[in-house]
Amino acid sequence: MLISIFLGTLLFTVAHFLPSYKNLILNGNNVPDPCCPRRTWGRVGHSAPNSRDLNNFGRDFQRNGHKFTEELCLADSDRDGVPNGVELGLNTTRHNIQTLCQFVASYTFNAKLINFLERKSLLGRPIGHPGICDQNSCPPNLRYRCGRC
Ligand SMILES: [Ca+2]
Repeated sequence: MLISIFLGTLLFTVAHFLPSYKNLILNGNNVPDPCCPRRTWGRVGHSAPNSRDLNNFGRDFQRNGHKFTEELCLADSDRDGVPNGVELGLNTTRHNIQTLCQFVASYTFNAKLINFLERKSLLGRPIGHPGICDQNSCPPNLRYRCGRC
């Protein structure tokens, strides 16, 4: 009995202090839920808001050492034809996506960088989900099927 309580407490403590990866992803706290328009997707790298399974963006993020690199920014993890950086809100009206991704990846990812990007109108709200194929350009076999909202 005591061992169960100890292990339960230890598990809760470890889970509570696991890093929140969404703070390491551009607009990671604002990624829309493609099925429920007013909601955000709680775990961007996961195949469902409360799932432990990774989606393609989560697998790419993991392969990149949990860093939002230029390569990850330029990649199209969900294969909908839209680069991750664009889905996550980078504004390509003045600079191309390669320049923006290179710029973002060259700085330490923190609130100061995000504020700079927003102030310069280089970052807006996400337009889609980088790991869930939710754009009209999605091949039918990859399109995410929504459950209930
Ligand atoms: Ca995409």
